[in-house]
Amino acid sequence: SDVQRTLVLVKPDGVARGNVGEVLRRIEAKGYTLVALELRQADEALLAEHYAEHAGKPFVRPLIEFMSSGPLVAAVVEGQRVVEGFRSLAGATDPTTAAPGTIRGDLARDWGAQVIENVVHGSDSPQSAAREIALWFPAL
Ligand code: YYY
Ligand code: MG
Repeated sequence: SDVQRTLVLVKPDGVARGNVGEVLRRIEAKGYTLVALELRQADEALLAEHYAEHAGKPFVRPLIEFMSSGPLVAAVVEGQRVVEGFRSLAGATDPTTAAPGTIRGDLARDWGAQVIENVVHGSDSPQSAAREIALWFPAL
């Protein structure tokens, strides 16, 4: 048995465009379980920690500005191999090439912004998930 938890964010573009229900629907349709769910405004300190692996990269400043530009939905999702499973549901980082059928492939596109706006975040490994869940949901 390999029951995992992963951190999912519906990013501010997804909230603004009304994609929260659709993202949660896909998670539930797949059979994963929501164990925490919150609409919140993330501050820059939290986002800098969240994206610590990208510190110093040219896109991190616009990324943090984008991620703090409006409310987002943070969720903890549980299931067998859910870290890999949600990344598969999300699709590739670049929404232009993300496969149709994936969240990013179906709901996101390039709007010409200086940061990639791709509707969702999902932890990239069980180690990242543990770190991110502790950051976003310290009480869990
Ligand atoms: O894990 P994932 O979200 O698919 O991509 P990351 O490489 O971790 O990058 C995080 C986030 O940063 C990505 O979702 C969009 C944005 N980004 C960007 O704007 N420009 C890049 N060249 C790379 C990533
Ligand atoms: Mg990532």
